[in-house]
Amino acid sequence: MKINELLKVKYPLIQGGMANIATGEFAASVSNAGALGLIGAGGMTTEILKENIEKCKQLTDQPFGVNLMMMNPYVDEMAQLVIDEGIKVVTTGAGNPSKYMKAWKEAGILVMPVVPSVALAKRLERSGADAVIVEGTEAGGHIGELTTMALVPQVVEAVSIPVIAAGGIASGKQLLAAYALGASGVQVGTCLLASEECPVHENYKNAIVKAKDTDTTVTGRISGTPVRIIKNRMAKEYIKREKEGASMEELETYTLGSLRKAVLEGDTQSGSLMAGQVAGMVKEIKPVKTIIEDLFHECDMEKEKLINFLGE
Ligand code: TUI
Repeated sequence: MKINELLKVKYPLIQGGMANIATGEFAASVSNAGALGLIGAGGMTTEILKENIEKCKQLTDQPFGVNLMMMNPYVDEMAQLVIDEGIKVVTTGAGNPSKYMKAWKEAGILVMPVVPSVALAKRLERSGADAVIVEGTEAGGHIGELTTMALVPQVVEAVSIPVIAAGGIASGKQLLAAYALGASGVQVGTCLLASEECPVHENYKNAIVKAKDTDTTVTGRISGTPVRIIKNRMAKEYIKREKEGASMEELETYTLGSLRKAVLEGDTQSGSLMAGQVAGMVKEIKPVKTIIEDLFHECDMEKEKLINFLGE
Protein backbone atom coordinates (compact mmCIF):
# COMPACT_ATOMS: atom_id res chain seq x y z
CA MET A 1 0.00 0.00 0.00
CA LYS A 2 1.28 3.47 -0.87
CA ILE A 3 1.33 5.77 2.13
CA ASN A 4 -0.96 8.34 0.54
CA GLU A 5 -3.87 6.04 1.48
CA LEU A 6 -2.69 5.84 5.09
CA LEU A 7 -2.20 9.62 5.25
CA LYS A 8 -5.28 10.52 3.17
CA VAL A 9 -3.30 12.68 0.75
CA LYS A 10 -3.03 12.61 -3.07
CA TYR A 11 0.70 11.88 -3.37
CA PRO A 12 2.80 9.39 -1.32
CA LEU A 13 5.22 12.18 -0.45
CA ILE A 14 6.13 13.73 2.88
CA GLN A 15 7.96 17.01 3.28
CA GLY A 16 11.12 16.80 5.42
CA GLY A 17 10.92 18.28 8.93
CA MET A 18 13.54 20.98 8.20
CA ALA A 19 14.27 22.72 11.52
CA ASN A 20 14.02 26.53 11.47
CA ILE A 21 12.58 26.35 7.95
CA ALA A 22 9.33 24.37 7.86
CA THR A 23 6.82 26.87 9.29
CA GLY A 24 3.07 26.33 9.51
CA GLU A 25 2.66 28.43 6.40
CA PHE A 26 5.15 26.32 4.44
CA ALA A 27 3.63 23.04 5.65
CA ALA A 28 0.21 24.29 4.52
CA SER A 29 1.52 25.02 1.03
CA VAL A 30 2.88 21.46 0.76
CA SER A 31 -0.40 19.99 2.05
CA ASN A 32 -2.39 22.18 -0.35
CA ALA A 33 -0.24 20.77 -3.18
CA GLY A 34 -1.44 17.24 -2.34
CA ALA A 35 1.50 15.90 -0.28
CA LEU A 36 1.92 15.77 3.51
CA GLY A 37 3.26 19.05 4.86
CA LEU A 38 5.08 19.03 8.20
CA ILE A 39 5.78 21.77 10.70
CA GLY A 40 9.42 21.36 11.74
CA ALA A 41 9.55 21.90 15.50
CA GLY A 42 13.37 21.71 15.69
CA GLY A 43 14.55 25.18 16.67
CA MET A 44 11.09 26.28 17.91
CA THR A 45 9.83 26.81 21.45
CA THR A 46 6.56 25.14 22.47
CA GLU A 47 4.70 28.46 22.19
CA ILE A 48 6.04 29.10 18.68
CA LEU A 49 5.12 25.55 17.65
CA LYS A 50 1.56 26.21 18.91
CA GLU A 51 1.36 29.41 16.83
CA ASN A 52 2.59 27.55 13.76
CA ILE A 53 0.01 24.81 14.27
CA GLU A 54 -2.78 27.44 14.50
CA LYS A 55 -1.49 29.12 11.33
CA CYS A 56 -1.36 25.83 9.44
CA LYS A 57 -4.91 24.97 10.50
CA GLN A 58 -6.06 28.35 9.14
CA LEU A 59 -4.29 27.89 5.81
CA THR A 60 -5.22 24.32 4.88
CA ASP A 61 -8.06 21.87 5.29
CA GLN A 62 -5.76 19.08 4.09
CA PRO A 63 -3.89 16.68 6.41
CA PHE A 64 -0.60 17.96 7.81
CA GLY A 65 1.77 16.80 10.53
CA VAL A 66 4.42 17.91 13.01
CA ASN A 67 8.07 16.81 13.01
CA LEU A 68 9.52 16.67 16.51
CA MET A 69 13.29 16.86 16.76
CA MET A 70 14.29 14.71 19.74
CA MET A 71 17.25 16.96 20.63
CA ASN A 72 14.94 19.97 21.09
CA PRO A 73 15.03 20.97 24.81
CA TYR A 74 11.22 21.40 24.83
CA VAL A 75 10.42 18.04 23.26
CA ASP A 76 8.57 16.67 26.34
CA GLU A 77 6.16 19.62 26.28
CA MET A 78 5.81 19.43 22.52
CA ALA A 79 5.00 15.72 22.71
CA GLN A 80 1.96 16.68 24.82
CA LEU A 81 1.10 19.72 22.68
CA VAL A 82 0.62 17.59 19.54
CA ILE A 83 -1.92 15.52 21.49
CA ASP A 84 -3.74 18.61 22.84
CA GLU A 85 -3.84 20.21 19.39
CA GLY A 86 -5.34 17.10 17.77
CA ILE A 87 -2.40 16.64 15.38
CA LYS A 88 -3.03 13.57 13.19
CA VAL A 89 0.54 12.73 12.08
CA VAL A 90 3.83 13.01 13.96
CA THR A 91 7.25 12.28 12.52
CA THR A 92 10.38 12.32 14.67
CA GLY A 93 14.07 12.83 14.02
CA ALA A 94 17.48 12.98 15.65
CA GLY A 95 16.73 10.41 18.35
CA ASN A 96 14.58 7.61 19.69
CA PRO A 97 10.94 8.59 20.40
CA SER A 98 10.02 5.32 22.23
CA LYS A 99 9.01 7.04 25.46
CA TYR A 100 6.27 9.05 23.75
CA MET A 101 4.83 6.27 21.60
CA LYS A 102 2.22 4.96 24.04
CA ALA A 103 0.64 8.38 24.65
CA TRP A 104 0.65 9.23 20.92
CA LYS A 105 -0.94 5.92 19.95
CA GLU A 106 -3.62 6.32 22.65
CA ALA A 107 -4.41 9.73 21.15
CA GLY A 108 -4.85 8.08 17.72
CA ILE A 109 -1.84 9.82 16.18
CA LEU A 110 -0.12 8.23 13.16
CA VAL A 111 3.54 8.02 14.17
CA MET A 112 6.34 7.78 11.63
CA PRO A 113 9.83 8.04 13.15
CA VAL A 114 12.93 8.69 11.06
CA VAL A 115 15.37 5.81 11.56
CA PRO A 116 19.00 5.44 10.49
CA SER A 117 19.23 1.65 11.12
CA VAL A 118 17.40 -1.69 10.99
CA ALA A 119 17.68 -2.08 14.78
CA LEU A 120 15.81 1.16 15.54
CA ALA A 121 13.20 0.42 12.84
CA LYS A 122 12.44 -2.97 14.43
CA ARG A 123 12.32 -1.50 17.91
CA LEU A 124 9.92 1.28 16.91
CA GLU A 125 7.71 -1.15 14.99
CA ARG A 126 7.36 -3.08 18.26
CA SER A 127 6.54 0.20 20.09
CA GLY A 128 3.65 0.87 17.69
CA ALA A 129 5.08 3.00 14.86
CA ASP A 130 2.69 3.10 11.87
CA ALA A 131 5.51 3.49 9.32
CA VAL A 132 9.21 4.29 9.39
CA ILE A 133 11.03 6.94 7.41
CA VAL A 134 14.36 5.45 6.42
CA GLU A 135 16.81 8.25 5.81
CA GLY A 136 20.13 7.72 4.05
CA THR A 137 23.30 9.70 4.65
CA GLU A 138 22.76 11.54 1.33
CA ALA A 139 20.15 13.66 3.13
CA GLY A 140 20.67 17.20 4.37
CA GLY A 141 20.88 18.17 8.04
CA HIS A 142 21.48 15.61 10.78
CA ILE A 143 22.23 12.20 9.25
CA GLY A 144 23.10 8.58 9.94
CA GLU A 145 25.89 6.49 8.40
CA LEU A 146 24.18 4.31 5.81
CA THR A 147 23.07 5.19 2.30
CA THR A 148 19.45 5.10 1.14
CA MET A 149 20.37 2.44 -1.43
CA ALA A 150 21.83 0.09 1.21
CA LEU A 151 19.48 0.82 4.11
CA VAL A 152 15.97 0.98 2.60
CA PRO A 153 15.83 -2.65 1.34
CA GLN A 154 17.29 -3.93 4.62
CA VAL A 155 14.57 -2.18 6.64
CA VAL A 156 11.90 -3.31 4.15
CA GLU A 157 13.05 -6.90 4.77
CA ALA A 158 13.10 -6.47 8.56
CA VAL A 159 9.70 -4.83 9.28
CA SER A 160 6.06 -5.30 8.23
CA ILE A 161 5.01 -1.63 8.43
CA PRO A 162 5.34 0.70 5.42
CA VAL A 163 8.77 2.16 4.73
CA ILE A 164 9.23 5.69 3.45
CA ALA A 165 12.55 6.40 1.74
CA ALA A 166 14.40 9.67 2.39
CA GLY A 167 17.77 11.08 1.40
CA GLY A 168 18.88 11.43 -2.21
CA ILE A 169 15.45 11.93 -3.76
CA ALA A 170 14.80 14.95 -5.98
CA SER A 171 13.75 13.48 -9.34
CA GLY A 172 11.30 11.04 -10.87
CA LYS A 173 14.11 8.54 -11.45
CA GLN A 174 14.99 8.57 -7.76
CA LEU A 175 11.32 8.30 -6.77
CA LEU A 176 11.00 5.24 -9.03
CA ALA A 177 14.21 3.80 -7.53
CA ALA A 178 12.75 4.24 -4.02
CA TYR A 179 9.71 2.18 -5.06
CA ALA A 180 12.06 -0.41 -6.56
CA LEU A 181 13.83 -0.69 -3.19
CA GLY A 182 10.48 -1.50 -1.57
CA ALA A 183 9.48 1.93 -0.26
CA SER A 184 5.77 2.86 -0.02
CA GLY A 185 6.51 6.56 -0.44
CA VAL A 186 9.22 9.16 -0.09
CA GLN A 187 10.24 12.10 2.04
CA VAL A 188 11.97 15.03 0.35
CA GLY A 189 13.57 18.19 1.72
CA THR A 190 16.26 19.67 -0.48
CA CYS A 191 14.15 19.96 -3.65
CA LEU A 192 11.47 21.82 -1.65
CA LEU A 193 14.01 24.30 -0.27
CA ALA A 194 14.24 25.72 -3.79
CA SER A 195 10.52 26.52 -3.94
CA GLU A 196 8.83 29.89 -4.21
CA GLU A 197 6.96 29.26 -0.96
CA CYS A 198 9.96 28.15 1.13
CA PRO A 199 10.61 30.83 3.76
CA VAL A 200 14.42 30.69 3.60
CA HIS A 201 16.38 33.69 2.35
CA GLU A 202 16.85 33.98 -1.45
CA ASN A 203 20.61 33.52 -1.01
CA TYR A 204 20.02 30.10 0.57
CA LYS A 205 17.80 29.05 -2.37
CA ASN A 206 20.35 30.34 -4.87
CA ALA A 207 23.15 28.43 -3.10
CA ILE A 208 21.13 25.22 -3.61
CA VAL A 209 20.51 26.06 -7.29
CA LYS A 210 24.21 26.83 -7.79
CA ALA A 211 25.50 23.77 -5.92
CA LYS A 212 27.13 20.94 -7.84
CA ASP A 213 27.35 17.26 -6.88
CA THR A 214 30.37 17.56 -4.57
CA ASP A 215 29.35 20.81 -2.87
CA THR A 216 28.02 19.36 0.40
CA THR A 217 30.13 18.17 3.32
CA VAL A 218 29.48 16.71 6.77
CA THR A 219 30.28 18.53 9.99
CA GLY A 220 30.13 16.75 13.35
CA ARG A 221 31.48 13.38 12.27
CA ILE A 222 33.98 13.51 15.14
CA SER A 223 31.76 15.07 17.82
CA GLY A 224 28.96 12.58 17.13
CA THR A 225 26.22 14.72 15.54
CA PRO A 226 26.87 14.56 11.80
CA VAL A 227 25.12 17.31 9.82
CA ARG A 228 25.25 17.67 6.02
CA ILE A 229 25.57 21.26 4.80
CA ILE A 230 26.78 23.13 1.75
CA LYS A 231 30.56 23.73 1.91
CA ASN A 232 31.46 27.28 2.95
CA ARG A 233 33.62 29.18 5.45
CA MET A 234 31.42 28.08 8.35
CA ALA A 235 31.77 24.40 7.43
CA LYS A 236 35.57 24.74 7.33
CA GLU A 237 35.58 26.58 10.67
CA TYR A 238 33.34 23.96 12.29
CA ILE A 239 35.49 21.06 11.12
CA LYS A 240 38.59 22.93 12.37
CA ARG A 241 37.04 23.52 15.83
CA GLU A 242 35.97 19.92 15.93
CA LYS A 243 39.48 18.69 15.23
CA GLU A 244 40.68 20.98 18.04
CA GLY A 245 38.35 19.13 20.42
CA ALA A 246 35.44 21.56 20.92
CA SER A 247 32.61 20.19 23.08
CA MET A 248 29.45 18.82 21.52
CA GLU A 249 27.34 21.51 23.25
CA GLU A 250 29.50 24.30 21.85
CA LEU A 251 29.33 22.83 18.37
CA GLU A 252 25.57 22.26 18.46
CA THR A 253 24.87 25.83 19.57
CA TYR A 254 27.18 26.98 16.80
CA THR A 255 25.29 24.93 14.15
CA LEU A 256 21.76 25.93 15.14
CA GLY A 257 22.79 29.61 15.46
CA SER A 258 24.43 29.43 12.06
CA LEU A 259 21.35 27.80 10.53
CA ARG A 260 19.28 30.82 11.59
CA LYS A 261 21.89 33.11 10.03
CA ALA A 262 21.57 31.30 6.72
CA VAL A 263 17.78 31.02 6.78
CA LEU A 264 16.93 34.53 8.00
CA GLU A 265 19.85 36.71 6.91
CA GLY A 266 21.00 34.81 3.83
CA ASP A 267 24.55 34.69 5.14
CA THR A 268 25.97 32.03 2.82
CA GLN A 269 29.51 32.21 4.23
CA SER A 270 29.10 32.01 8.01
CA GLY A 271 25.62 30.50 7.90
CA SER A 272 24.86 26.78 7.97
CA LEU A 273 23.15 25.84 4.70
CA MET A 274 21.72 22.40 5.40
CA ALA A 275 21.11 20.51 2.15
CA GLY A 276 21.34 17.00 0.76
CA GLN A 277 23.66 15.62 -1.91
CA VAL A 278 20.87 16.12 -4.47
CA ALA A 279 21.39 19.91 -4.22
CA GLY A 280 23.50 19.38 -7.36
CA MET A 281 20.35 18.35 -9.27
CA VAL A 282 18.14 21.25 -8.24
CA LYS A 283 18.36 23.77 -11.06
CA GLU A 284 15.57 26.29 -10.55
CA ILE A 285 13.17 27.75 -8.01
CA LYS A 286 9.62 26.56 -8.71
CA PRO A 287 6.25 26.58 -6.94
CA VAL A 288 5.83 23.67 -4.47
CA LYS A 289 2.91 22.28 -6.49
CA THR A 290 5.01 22.16 -9.69
CA ILE A 291 7.94 20.46 -7.91
CA ILE A 292 5.65 17.72 -6.59
CA GLU A 293 3.68 17.26 -9.83
CA ASP A 294 6.90 17.15 -11.88
CA LEU A 295 8.35 14.45 -9.59
CA PHE A 296 5.37 12.14 -10.05
CA HIS A 297 4.98 12.87 -13.77
CA GLU A 298 8.67 12.19 -14.35
CA CYS A 299 8.38 8.97 -12.32
CA ASP A 300 5.60 7.74 -14.66
CA MET A 301 7.69 8.52 -17.73
CA GLU A 302 10.76 6.83 -16.25
CA LYS A 303 8.70 3.77 -15.40
CA GLU A 304 7.71 3.36 -19.07
CA LYS A 305 11.32 3.81 -20.16
CA LEU A 306 12.43 1.20 -17.63
CA ILE A 307 9.76 -1.29 -18.72
CA ASN A 308 10.95 -0.91 -22.32
CA PHE A 309 14.59 -1.20 -21.29
CA LEU A 310 14.05 -4.29 -19.18
CA GLY A 311 11.81 -5.83 -21.82
CA GLU A 312 14.53 -5.64 -24.45
O1 TUI B 1 16.70 14.89 12.19
C1 TUI B 1 17.02 14.89 11.03
N1 TUI B 1 17.59 15.95 10.44
C2 TUI B 1 17.88 17.15 11.08
S1 TUI B 1 17.53 17.56 12.69
C3 TUI B 1 18.26 19.04 12.50
S2 TUI B 1 18.38 20.21 13.77
C4 TUI B 1 19.95 19.90 14.35
N2 TUI B 1 20.86 20.82 14.16
C5 TUI B 1 22.09 20.67 14.62
C6 TUI B 1 22.46 19.52 15.25
C7 TUI B 1 21.55 18.52 15.39
C8 TUI B 1 20.27 18.71 14.94
C9 TUI B 1 18.72 19.18 11.24
N3 TUI B 1 18.49 18.11 10.46
N4 TUI B 1 16.81 13.82 10.25
C10 TUI B 1 16.28 12.61 10.77
C11 TUI B 1 17.33 11.77 11.36
N5 TUI B 1 17.17 11.13 12.47
N6 TUI B 1 18.56 11.57 10.88
C12 TUI B 1 19.18 10.72 11.75
C13 TUI B 1 18.28 10.45 12.74
C14 TUI B 1 18.41 9.61 13.90
C15 TUI B 1 19.63 9.42 14.52
C16 TUI B 1 19.70 8.63 15.65
C17 TUI B 1 17.28 9.02 14.42
C18 TUI B 1 17.35 8.22 15.53
C19 TUI B 1 18.56 8.03 16.14
O2 TUI B 1 18.54 7.23 17.23
C20 TUI B 1 19.65 7.09 18.03
C21 TUI B 1 19.21 6.31 19.22
O3 TUI B 1 19.04 6.92 20.25
O4 TUI B 1 18.93 5.10 19.03
